[in-house]
Formats: sequence, C-alpha cells, structure tokens
Amino acid sequence: MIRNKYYCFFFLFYSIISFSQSIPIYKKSLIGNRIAEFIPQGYDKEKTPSLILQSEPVNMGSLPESWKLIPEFTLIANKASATLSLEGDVSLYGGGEVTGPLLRNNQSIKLWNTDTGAYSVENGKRLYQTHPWVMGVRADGTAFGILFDSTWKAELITNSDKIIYNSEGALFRVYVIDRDSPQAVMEGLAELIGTIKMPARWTLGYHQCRFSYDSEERVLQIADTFRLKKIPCDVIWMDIDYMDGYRVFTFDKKRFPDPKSLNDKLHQKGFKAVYMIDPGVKVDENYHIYQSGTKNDIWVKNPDGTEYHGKVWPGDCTFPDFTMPKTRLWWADLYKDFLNTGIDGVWNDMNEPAVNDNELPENLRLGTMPYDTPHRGGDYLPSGSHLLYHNAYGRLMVEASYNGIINTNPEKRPFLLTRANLLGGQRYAATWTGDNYASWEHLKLSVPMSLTLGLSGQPFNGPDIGGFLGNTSGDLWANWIGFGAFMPFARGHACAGTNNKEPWAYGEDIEKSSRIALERRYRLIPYLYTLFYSSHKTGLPVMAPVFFADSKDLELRAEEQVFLLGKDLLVIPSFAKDPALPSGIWEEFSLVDGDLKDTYQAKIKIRGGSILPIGKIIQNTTENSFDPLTLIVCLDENGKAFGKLYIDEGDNWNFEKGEFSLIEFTAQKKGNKVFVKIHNKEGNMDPYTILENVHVQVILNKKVYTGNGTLQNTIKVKL
Ligand code: MIG
Repeated sequence: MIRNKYYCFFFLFYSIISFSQSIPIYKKSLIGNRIAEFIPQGYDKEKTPSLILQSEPVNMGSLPESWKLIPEFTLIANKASATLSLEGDVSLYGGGEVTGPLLRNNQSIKLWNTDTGAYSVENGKRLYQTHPWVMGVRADGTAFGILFDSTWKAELITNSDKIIYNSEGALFRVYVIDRDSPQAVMEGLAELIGTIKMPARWTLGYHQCRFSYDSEERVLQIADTFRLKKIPCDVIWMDIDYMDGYRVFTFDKKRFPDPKSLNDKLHQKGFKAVYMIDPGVKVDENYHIYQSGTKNDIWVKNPDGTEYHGKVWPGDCTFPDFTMPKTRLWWADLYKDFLNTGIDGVWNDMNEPAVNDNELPENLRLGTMPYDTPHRGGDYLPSGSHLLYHNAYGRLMVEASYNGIINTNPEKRPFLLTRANLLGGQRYAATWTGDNYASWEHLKLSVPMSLTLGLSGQPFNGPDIGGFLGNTSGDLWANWIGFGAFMPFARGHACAGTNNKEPWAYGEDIEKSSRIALERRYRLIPYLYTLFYSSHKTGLPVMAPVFFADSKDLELRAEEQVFLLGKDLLVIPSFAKDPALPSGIWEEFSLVDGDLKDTYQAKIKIRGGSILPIGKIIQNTTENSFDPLTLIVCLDENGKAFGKLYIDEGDNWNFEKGEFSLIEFTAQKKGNKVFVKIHNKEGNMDPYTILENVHVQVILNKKVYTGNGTLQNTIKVKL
C-alpha cells in the first residue's frame, strides 16, 4: 500500500517533468530606452500574433551585460509559460481589471474575458478584460515592468518572488522595461502599447446612465431635471432598450420614434447622447443587419461550417468574426446611418463576448463560444481558435467601432466605451469596471480597481458610481459621488429593476451634496483636461496611486483609499480611515461653497509647489470655463510654485496642427507678496483673449490670500 502511494507520487512527478520543457531564448535585444525584447526558440507569430503592441518593435542593439531581468520560458504539455524571478522586496502592481488590493503581491488573475456581475474578490479573479502586464517597484523607488505579448487564455500570478504567466497556447514574446521610477516605466509601457487618443472635452463631464431610460420622453425629462436643478451634466446614455427588440443599429418605433429629433433636443440643452451597441446580431431573416452580414459572410462559424449561434438579449444571435479585415470594415460601415441621427458616442457592451448558456448544466456552461470555435483571421492575423482570440474579441470590435465612428465624423474625436478589452485597447476605447454592486465593499474597491487599470495603460476608466446592481441608499450614493466626481470617467448607472439613482433621487440633502460634488468636478475640468492631454502624450495615468508622490516612501505602497489626480491634487474620500499620506506640504482647499463642511465630500489637497488651473462652475462643458480662470497656488518650502494649463477647441483635431495653447505658470514669493505670471507658452492659440480675467488664490497655512489681474502682467497677491 505504502509502496504504491510512493509509486504514484513518483509517477506523477515524472510525468510533469517529462512534459515540462525549458525553452531557450532565441533572441534578446534592446528595442527602446531600457526596454528589452525576449523571443523564445520556436516562437511563431502564426500561432501567437501580437494584438497588444502598437507597432512592431525596432531592434536597437544588444542587451547590456548588466541587464538582470530575464524571463524563463517553458512549455508544459505544449502550453507556453514565462516566469520572471524577482530579487529583494518588490511591490507589484497591474494586471488590468482586477478585484482585491492595489498591491498585487501574492495575487492571481485568470485572463479570460468574462461577464462577471456582482464580482466578489473570489469570482473577480476573472473579469471582463485582459492585461498581461505587471509593474514592480523596488525598495529604492526604481521600477520595472513585464509584458506578455499573448492573447491566449492564461493565468497571471504575482508572487512576491516571481511573476508567472501560464498560457494555454503557443510561445509568445516578452517585453521588460527597467527604469528609474514607476512613472518612467508607465512611459515605457506607452512606447510599447501607445496611449489614449485625446478625448473630447465633453467626455470629462458627468455622465448619467440607466438600464434603461426607455423612452424619448423619459430621456428628455432626465435632461431637463439636471438643468432645472442646476446639477452639472454633459451626457445622457441610451442602454439597450432604445433598440427595436434588441436588434443593434435599430430604434424602437414606439419609444424612440425619432432619434434625430431626440438628439437635436439634447444638443440644444447642452447634452451629448451615447448609445449602446452589442456584438450579437439577432438571427432574423427579415433584419437588414443579419441579411447583410450573411451576404458578406462575416459570421463566426462552428467547426462544421454552420453559423455559430449564441443567446443574448435578442434571443439567438450570430457574432461578427472581427479577426477578419472585411468584418471590421463591414462593422465600421454600419455606424454611418446610425451616427448620422446625431449620436455623439458609442458604448460597446457584452463583447467578451458574453453568451447566455444558462440552459446547459452548470459544469458545461462557458458563458461564451466553445474554445475550438474557429476564427478565420486575415492580413496580419492567422486563423486560430477561440482559445487564442477570445481575449482579443472586444479589442478587435472596438477597433472596428472606432474606425466606423471616425469615418462618419472625421472632424470629431470619437468617444467609445467598452466593457471587454485587451492591453493596448485604450488606443480605441475608454472603459468602466462592469457590473458592480451597490455596497460599501464595491464603493471602496472602485478606487484600487481604477488605479490598477490606470497602471495597466488604461487611464480613461471609472466605476458605475452608486453601484449598478442592487438598490442604492442615499448615504451610499453621496459617499460615492463625493469621490467618484474626481475619477477620470464619472458616470452614474443603475441596473433595471433597481431604484432611481439620479443625483436628486434621494431627497434634498443628498441632492445638495451631489450638486456640490459635481460642481467641484466641473471647476476642475481645466486641470483634468490638461491631465488627459498629458496622459495622451506620455501614457501616465490621470488618477494615480499616492506612492507616485514619492516612490521611495514604502508607507505609501499599499495605500488604496486615497488617490492622486495628476501629481498636484490629492483626493481623500470620506470613507478613508487612517490613510497613508504623502509627506511634504499639502494644503486642503475649498472649490465650492459648503464643500468643506459637507461630510460626504472627499477632502482635496493641493501639493506644495504647484498651481492648479480651475474653471468656474458651469452646467456643461460647452459653457465657458474661463471667465474667470482661477489659479490655486500652493508654495513649496522655497516659496515657489509651478503649473500648466492646456486649452484647445475641445472636439476636433486642429490641436494636431498647432491650434492649442499650453501655458506654464510660475509663482514666487518675495517678501510678503506672491507674484504669479506666465512663464512659457506653446501653441498657436492666443491665451490672452481666452483668459482675460484671472483670479489667484494662494493657500498658505490653511489661509487663502487672493488677487486678480490679467496674464499680460504679473499678478500680485499680498499675504
Ligand atoms: O446583460 O445593457 O454591464 O452596464 O446596463 C446585461 C444592459 C447587459 C451589462 C452592462 C450594463 C448594462 C447592461 N448590460
């Protein structure tokens, strides 16, 4: 008996060893400033195409002898893995859309895009997106990052002593960045995967959504209530119920009979309109989209060549095979008539793709297409199974959607929100963190989730503020909007069957707090827009973890209640208990009357040495923020401060031809006066005509000192 047992162990051990094969590195080279590429022997791009990088890397010579971070490749029963061994104490971050802590040491996530509503930490080990990327920050504040260039089904394990990526597919390339700071690593990531496109200014306003505002009348009523109650808002969202029987690219004839006139009315009231489009197309012989897709032969097929069908909202659906170039062109074309009704932005949902197979016994449910479903590919993409392409399905869909939007309105900046995506997909779409729950756990979780997405190359993200599933109490809502108003993407949303969750839905007190929170966001839009511009240029996150303030301060490494906006603004949500705060000068300040006394509002602090450009309270971003512009100044220990403001026309591409103004301000204390002036300006737009009237507020030892003037002259503030 005992002998048998040993024999079993031995056999098991032996079989693992014999299947596990160490793969030598065939090529390692430098492809950027301290960015290394590692290609394992036997790597074949026909088996693992690259869908993550923005372009093919260019060899810049051999790796320096001193390069330490070298991954090891293995094949275990023909499934490729890579491991990076770590030395010393390293704080790990990234992995994209994850539940659990910001600090990712000893965590794991399954990379298999999945519709996981009401995720707990447990079932959230598998969410809607795939980001095979980890950043490590060493005790001395230097940092590195590792990118696994594969879309195969995989698991990403972040142990404190090694980072492991176990895929279920063929060998892949690995990229390692090793630089002086986490910020420099984020910039390196952007060199590999690109950055976000510069978003239109209106996308930084507040967004109001519900599943669903289900008639034109209801939509207009919501819009009018914002204006009547003077609660700032820029966008109303149309969820699936606007469609005719959930058929994409159609409108319900009774409830949305005239989308053009609805969108015109919204525009007149200063709102933009975003509409949902899912990938599943109803199998219906009389439906023009189904007919056209069939004629063009773009549907995903089963291994036996018949159409793959899966159930989604409309019942049986077919799915475009987005790996084929002709499918992406076909899909892009569909947007033309649709957007010409005056639609401003698009929301791609269910694009994991999610399929409802609840009628199957639990152990057979996949929630998506079977692994062996073939995709036909084309151009740079080989044909391959769903196991290879599943994690890229949403990413390829949003590329096609993005192209459809920009082809229809080439002069405007597309706005697209997606639920599923892949590392690098921020080039096409913003995102949100899916179906969260109206609970304190999810309220708190929304901070590390957003931070982690930002540290994974996706700065334009946010949660459903208030919580999507379940009923939301006024108290929860007010606490959430109190800091959610500072997140990069700020949208309130609510599931069908839950209570009304608009800012006024909880009575007068909460309405007042909501107004204050959103007025604070709108005052910050000049600063936020400047941050998005810089993120678009550099890849730095808009919402950043506090350890970005000092990557050597180990106390800050796990802080996940408090966050930074850019590097100059610290946001301390009302729920934060004993947060670790960055050292140095940080002064609390007020943005809106009553905000400091309102316990739902986040505390906000400005960094010593910085100048924040602040607008006036507006109801939507088409109003002028800049009469006056306010510069909030907080001096460093040497009595100096510096800040930036980026301005352009807001929703076109003229900034790429120089139609913008990037202004640098400096402040300096001399005696009992602070002198504030323009230090440098770039771009063809004339800042003096835009910023005629400037207020300055110097915050010093909790006191506010004010001055006024114009930027042609130095503005003096007496202390
Ligand atoms: O099966 O369109 O995450 O935001 O409201 C649910 C309805 C489909 C899921 C999205 C959610 C959206 C909802 N959708």
